Amino acid sequence: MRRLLTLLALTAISVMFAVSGSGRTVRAETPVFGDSVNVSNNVGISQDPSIAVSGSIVHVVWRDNTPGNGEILYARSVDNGETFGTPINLSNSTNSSRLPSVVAIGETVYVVWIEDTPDFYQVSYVKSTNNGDTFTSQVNVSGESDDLNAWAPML
Ligand SMILES: [Ca+2]
Repeated sequence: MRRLLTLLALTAISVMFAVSGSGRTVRAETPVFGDSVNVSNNVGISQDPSIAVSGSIVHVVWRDNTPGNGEILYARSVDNGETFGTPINLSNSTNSSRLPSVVAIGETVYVVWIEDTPDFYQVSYVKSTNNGDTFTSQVNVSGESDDLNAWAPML
């Protein structure tokens, strides 16, 4: 079954709040979402997305099996989520990579996920200091042990 990862156009989100002069009445208008954007745009299964926003840059990571095994893909928008670039593979491993989480602070982007090695689950990590233009090599931050079963890291 083909699944597509879609993301609502963030720029089209309109949530408005108004507070009366007394400060007692709060009114919220119905949010309006724009057209969805197909970020993954491939034939595989795309799942477990995580999103981070820093200024007008939107960072999205997800698990995707299009490369042949579970990999962590990353795509970036530099126009407030209107359009996204071609996804890149952050994990590049023969293991099943899963459950990514991304956060962005200024120009720095952090991504963690699980690598399902033959013996244990480990937490892998990469960082970008240039708004996602390039990322460091993958680092195992949880160690290696048969007793280790790390799961679902969050940033
Ligand atoms: Ca992998």
